[in-house]
Amino acid sequence: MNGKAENSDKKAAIVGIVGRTNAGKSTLVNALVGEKVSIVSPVEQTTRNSVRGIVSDSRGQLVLIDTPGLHKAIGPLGKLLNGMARASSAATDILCVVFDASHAPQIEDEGWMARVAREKPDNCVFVLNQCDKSPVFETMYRDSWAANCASAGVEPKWLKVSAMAGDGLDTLLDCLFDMAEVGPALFDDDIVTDYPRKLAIADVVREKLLSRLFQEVPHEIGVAVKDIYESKDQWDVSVVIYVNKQSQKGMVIGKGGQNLKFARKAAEPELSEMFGLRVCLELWVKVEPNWVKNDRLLTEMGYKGSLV
Ligand SMILES: Nc1nc2c(ncn2[C@@H]2O[C@H](COP(=O)(O)OP(=O)(O)OP(=O)(O)O)[C@@H](O)[C@H]2O)c(=O)[nH]1
Ligand SMILES: [Mg+2]
Repeated sequence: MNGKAENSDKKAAIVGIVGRTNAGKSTLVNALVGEKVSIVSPVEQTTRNSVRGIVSDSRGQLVLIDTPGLHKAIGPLGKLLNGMARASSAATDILCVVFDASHAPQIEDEGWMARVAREKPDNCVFVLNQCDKSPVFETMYRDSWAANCASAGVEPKWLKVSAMAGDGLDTLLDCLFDMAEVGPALFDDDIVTDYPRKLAIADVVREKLLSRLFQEVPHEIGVAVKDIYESKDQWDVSVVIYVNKQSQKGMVIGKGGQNLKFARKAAEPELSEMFGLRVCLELWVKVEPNWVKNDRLLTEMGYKGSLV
């Protein structure tokens, strides 16, 4: 962190990116930053940490905080993630509430509208994402948002974007910089994220496993980087994948180890590119019943701690 811009008229803001799971928050953060800082998948509750993506330009700096998506909480992990997401609305300057315009509003969407209208009505942007698909539910979202704004006595503000196609993102950045206040940058302007490397590596491995495994298993998986052995131009990384039950171990490993091999082959080049040197992974699967209740493991995976 630095305080370089103290005497300039540059702006700075911490922006919480919140919304229901699968709305496209991480895709949006990556698109705004221009680099992949947060993993993406069609599986619910992909994001499990607050991942900061940093946008710096001539106008100043926006620190975008990608958060876990709100979800009908099933089990302790779901509750932990929902708590993290809700806490973010208090800890940010601006809230960017993301909705998937191609799916009907659900209880979590209504919940965000009511919360934001109550807590930050003047400091929020309402973003209808996935407009490259048919945004058939646009009117329902807009009507509902207008009703919430009317009860809070503010003008509804909303934008249409496609995080995937890149549509509407410049307008969104303009809007966020307009709302930001003059202030010093929090990070050097060549940094795109301060997400710790152990967590970033674990997330990329989890993303590759999610793309391969059944819908039921992913919520039961926890990935932790144990050690990084550094040599001059190579990192050898040992990674443990935690599952709750013996039966899940075989599913994660796959026939003849094919799932682990797939994850390793997909993750290694991406991580090598990300860190600018060869990254070699060693993946282990461990049965740890109730790992989601194990404070030491949750801390190791970064699922416990403050958001901002
Ligand atoms: N067509 C289309 N798909 C999108 C768009 N944005 C995201 N997606 C897809 O929607 C799925 C969920 O995207 P994520 O970015 O992981 O969603 P999220 O809101 O971060 O989800 P959680 O981390 O679970 O809360 C992925 O398959 C994305 O590729 C978009 O603008 N258009
Ligand atoms: Mg996400």
